[in-house]
Amino acid sequence: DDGYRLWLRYDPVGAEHLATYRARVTQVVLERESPTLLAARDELVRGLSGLLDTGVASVDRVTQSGAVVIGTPRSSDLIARLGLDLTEAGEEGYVIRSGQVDGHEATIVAANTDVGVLYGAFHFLRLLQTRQPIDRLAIAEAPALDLRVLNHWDNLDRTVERGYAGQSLWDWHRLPGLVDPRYTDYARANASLGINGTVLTNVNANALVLSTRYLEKVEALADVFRPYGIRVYLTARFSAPIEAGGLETADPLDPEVAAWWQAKTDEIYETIPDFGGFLVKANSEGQPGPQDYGRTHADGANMLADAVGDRGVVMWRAFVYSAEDATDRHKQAVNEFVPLDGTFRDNVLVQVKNGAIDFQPREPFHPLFGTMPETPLMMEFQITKEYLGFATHLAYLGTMWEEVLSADTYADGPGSTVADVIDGDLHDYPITGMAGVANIGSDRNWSGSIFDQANWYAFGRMAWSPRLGAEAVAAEWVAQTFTDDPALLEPVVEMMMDSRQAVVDYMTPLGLHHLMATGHHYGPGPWVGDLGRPEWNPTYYHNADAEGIGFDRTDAGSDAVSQYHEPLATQWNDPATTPEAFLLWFHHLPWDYTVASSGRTLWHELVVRYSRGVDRVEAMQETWAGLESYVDPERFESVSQNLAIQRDEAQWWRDASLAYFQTFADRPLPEGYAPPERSLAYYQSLSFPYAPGN
Ligand code: BDP
Repeated sequence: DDGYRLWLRYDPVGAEHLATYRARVTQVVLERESPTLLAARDELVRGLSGLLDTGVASVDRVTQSGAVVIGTPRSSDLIARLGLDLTEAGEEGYVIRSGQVDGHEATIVAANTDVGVLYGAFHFLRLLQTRQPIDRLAIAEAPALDLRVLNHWDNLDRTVERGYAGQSLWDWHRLPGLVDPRYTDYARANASLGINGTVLTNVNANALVLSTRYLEKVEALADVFRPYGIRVYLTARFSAPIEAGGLETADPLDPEVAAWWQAKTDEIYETIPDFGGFLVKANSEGQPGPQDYGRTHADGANMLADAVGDRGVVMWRAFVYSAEDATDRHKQAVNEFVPLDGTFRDNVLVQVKNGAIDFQPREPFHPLFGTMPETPLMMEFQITKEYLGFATHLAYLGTMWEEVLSADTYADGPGSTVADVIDGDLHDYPITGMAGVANIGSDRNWSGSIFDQANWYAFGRMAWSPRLGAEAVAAEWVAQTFTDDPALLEPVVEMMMDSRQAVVDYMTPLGLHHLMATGHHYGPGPWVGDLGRPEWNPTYYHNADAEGIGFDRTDAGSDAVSQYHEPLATQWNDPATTPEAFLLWFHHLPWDYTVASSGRTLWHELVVRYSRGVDRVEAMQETWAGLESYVDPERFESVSQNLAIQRDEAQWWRDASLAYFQTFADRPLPEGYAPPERSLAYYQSLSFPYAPGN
């Protein structure tokens, strides 16, 4: 089993459920067809036939007990007659009810829209896949966020920036002639989670995708995705009017520039009527943008937003930092964006990474959340694990996302969580969303490893419902991907729940960050300090010296703490009231500083945490080794091998980091802790010219 089927495996349920499920499910009833309703019906027939190990018929009226009736009041007289209250379902939600139809026992999956029915169908399948009772259903669900989108950092040459799962899925060269059936499976997997948008191209954008020839390729993909409720979006290279349009400027206030974008956008909508809009990275890491012409981010975003109009949105990224303002990269997005609050068009969302630096194993939440009440902020998570061991290391990100979403911003007093910001509750945002930088590629298992499928899964589920706990999501995924047998499910969920902390421990404990090697970010490089811009260097972030280690972001340092609401600003200004997880994020502390939770010195505590990270990976290996009889050999073996690599790399991280920091701390390792296996010079000499994902 190579994992291709993801969590949509549909293998037969065990004997203990077969009889009850078979009694409740005998046929799928669809009255009138549409592409989306057909997708829902086909998925149900396929899934239920597999799970029940028997052919489940597809019919257009209820003929027997066990009917699963799907549709909207408009497409189904049966459903219209039931007079269900579908208010809660909204535009994309659904209800699932057990009841009687025409004198037969039935399950009704109803919604206001076809795509709501599709989501309901997947929910119903999930109930069987996770072995829930299905005889007295009364479910009503609707997504908490409007836009639930994947961001593919995929280039037109099929390389994927920060991609560790093979090539890009999009075979641009052979599109639109060759439409790989995999595109449909991709859409099914996304729809099963409620993901309703996909940005096909890298934020480091190429204007070529906006050419007529490439738009035909995009159209072919959009046609596949449409029945599954997925809209396509493209990244807009800000200088496209020059590169593709032959203009001399891309100044957003130049009427010719605006006219070029208007015409280009109209052309896109003629080709793809449900085009979602643009995602833009501007004036960030060398990308062109409005500031090249002395204009603001709002000028740039609004010009594009006008071109799109009420047909779609512009997602404008807040990931900005400039060499000129090198005091603290942490502060720059707030400095640039807060003054623009309220000046963006209604169809603009500002897309903000979860933390202020860059997708580190752990960051405090981004201070923009809670400081832009007049501008819809959407969350950007990174599903691909650029800074967490690529696709090799087992790190379940659900816990990181839950930590961020449940963090209190105090924007409107206690209880103003990041989730309250992004779902619009706090500031009444008219439009809401969450983006995930995709980890999907051409590998048979889609995401480079079996356990990385869980991160795609968790992203989709949490974008639908940001308050779903990471543990519940992990359990759902395990039950569908492996088995619901507690003998496997419980230890695997426990291992997943611990896994990201293990990475934090062996890479960046106690709030350290950005210590990865240059460029590819593979492996440790805390000693790197010679890169062109200060804030590209690990030494800029850890500041280790003979006195101590950490980034002083207090009011005596960069004062990034003051970008947070009270009481956080005060709490985080003082090491004694800063959570230990963020200690060295906000403070430069002496090597002999006493870490409160343990009473150890900072140096001692660092050694303990680095070592604990390695131990945790060993514990994961042990857990997994005990589960061989529950998993098919191919998936078992690939996970085992990845864990063995992770074990070695955790050791490498620990040893290289401690060898390096020891040169400043100038203290021995505490008793009982083995010294690094090799010399610092050895770790520094390693190079990885072909590490993936650059
Ligand atoms: C960083 C990546 C870089 C991306 C950038 C971004 O290293 O490849 O282009 O973020 O988000 O994490 O724009």
